Amino acid sequence: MADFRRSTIYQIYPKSFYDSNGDGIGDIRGIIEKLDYIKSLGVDYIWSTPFFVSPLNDNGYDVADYKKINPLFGTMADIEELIAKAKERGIGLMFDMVFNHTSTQHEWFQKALSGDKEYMDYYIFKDGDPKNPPTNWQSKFGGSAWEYVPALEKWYLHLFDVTQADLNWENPRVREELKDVIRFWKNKGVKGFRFDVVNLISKPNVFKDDTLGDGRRFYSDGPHVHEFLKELVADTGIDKMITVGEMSSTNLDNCIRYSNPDEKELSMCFNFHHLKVDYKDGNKWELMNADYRKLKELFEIWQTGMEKQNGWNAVFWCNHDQPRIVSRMGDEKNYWKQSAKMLATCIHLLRGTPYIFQGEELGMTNPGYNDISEYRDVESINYYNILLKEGKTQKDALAILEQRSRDNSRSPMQWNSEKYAGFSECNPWIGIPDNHKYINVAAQEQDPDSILNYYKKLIHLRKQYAIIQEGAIEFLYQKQPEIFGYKRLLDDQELLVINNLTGGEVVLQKPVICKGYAPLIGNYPHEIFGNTLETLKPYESIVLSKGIKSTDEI
Ligand code: TEU
Ligand code: CA
Repeated sequence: MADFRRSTIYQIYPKSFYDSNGDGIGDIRGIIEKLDYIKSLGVDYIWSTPFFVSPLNDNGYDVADYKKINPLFGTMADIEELIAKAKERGIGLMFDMVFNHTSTQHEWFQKALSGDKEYMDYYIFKDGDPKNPPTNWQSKFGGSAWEYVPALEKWYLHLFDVTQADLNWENPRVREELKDVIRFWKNKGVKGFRFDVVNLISKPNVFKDDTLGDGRRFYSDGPHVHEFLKELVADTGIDKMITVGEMSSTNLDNCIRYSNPDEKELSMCFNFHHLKVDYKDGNKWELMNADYRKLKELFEIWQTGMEKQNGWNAVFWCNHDQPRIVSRMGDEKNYWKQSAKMLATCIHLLRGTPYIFQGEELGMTNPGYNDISEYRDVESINYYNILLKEGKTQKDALAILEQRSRDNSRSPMQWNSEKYAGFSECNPWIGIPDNHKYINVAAQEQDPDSILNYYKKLIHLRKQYAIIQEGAIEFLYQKQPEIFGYKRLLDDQELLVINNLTGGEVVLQKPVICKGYAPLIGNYPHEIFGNTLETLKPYESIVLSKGIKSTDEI
């Protein structure tokens, strides 16, 4: 399997990818049927979000059995076929391990509920006054992070939904159970793993109120997290596989430790700081335009910080929890194509492993759901009610959801211009935007200038050029917020990446002297450069190269 430094990863949300049996819900056979499409992108791995047995209160992030497939999505035979057929195409599967919590329907939690002491110790139960939770910590989905169980006269911790109970990693038996899950899937031929909110697994020794916040500072990158990860990795031998940890409210120092190869923890980390630059005062539910100065600063801190200490970033704009990037930081109305390509360029030539979320390669947009009945996500529905309680009008609350809901990424993959976008033969579980008539795979495969073909070129470039995989990075135009510019360097080779983040023409504070450079890729028709490059068109990306060498594989 390809080295993670030269790989690009494609993320699939099975429920919304392709429905093979006409029940309106995407499934595993649907992924199998679309493997040739995935192969045509040139990606090396597929990360699929969970399809294990689950009540789906959080669409599979509430696992009730880690070793069984939810019949809604298919069977174990389907999964085995998927792994085998992907392998035939040189694509590895990465499975999503949700190890911070289980569904309350999991057998372990059910045994705990019945008062079985052994299993109660699998979770975080605390005594306390039935009217007063043990701490003031808040669930990430709104409300208290504690739920009272009258029969046990105890509270249990749930950092997410009330049906997602946090596991007690201090208990060695829990850690053994989870290692067993990894071994099970490794034996089935899975090539890598994504670990859900894995920096939240280690809770503090003492549980106390957070007078400054919602409790996260006590359990994010918690006291034993590195120890637990090292043990999990060593005992399952996954240090030779590709692994990525999803890190919630983390920091650079911890991510260096998670991803530096000498530490033998993970291959790389996701962090979300760059996706909070449009949160007003850090609040996701307060709308604000993206602060580009902040965005650039964060990229610089993380890129150069990780490089200095040999850490590795997962680089991405989109996933199943995030709004669509072209709607968020581009201009889907006036510069749809240009801005989608520009945003792709920003990410794909950075130091790190790029992730593409299904449909991103088409420039899929937020679906524009504008009635609460169109929403499916537990977080969106909870926050809608919270916003109303706080005094927002329905209209204002819906305007916020329309931009911030996780359902923005979960509308069905747009395969063609037919009634259900070629996703299904019947009305799907969640609505399809009208723009599938022109934003779809079939149309873009035909068009050499499409966003889809641009993504394919970027994926190919990473494979082809060592400078993209391993080059050092230096940032440019730090004082000019409209311009996201950086240089990659390897020996005497150079790559110059310049992006206009805005919809206006921008005059570069410092013109680029083009002598000796050749254009590599860009989102406007190539022009013959003069000696200098002085202005960028709206959302323009220009990538220039000097002396770059192709790796031998291509
Ligand atoms: O997400 C973790 C997480 O904290 C978020 O990205 C979350 O969606 C955000 O805080 C909401 O504002 C992971 C999964 O990606 C997500 O789908 C799950 O719901 C969550 O963990 C719980 O397993
Ligand atoms: Ca189906």
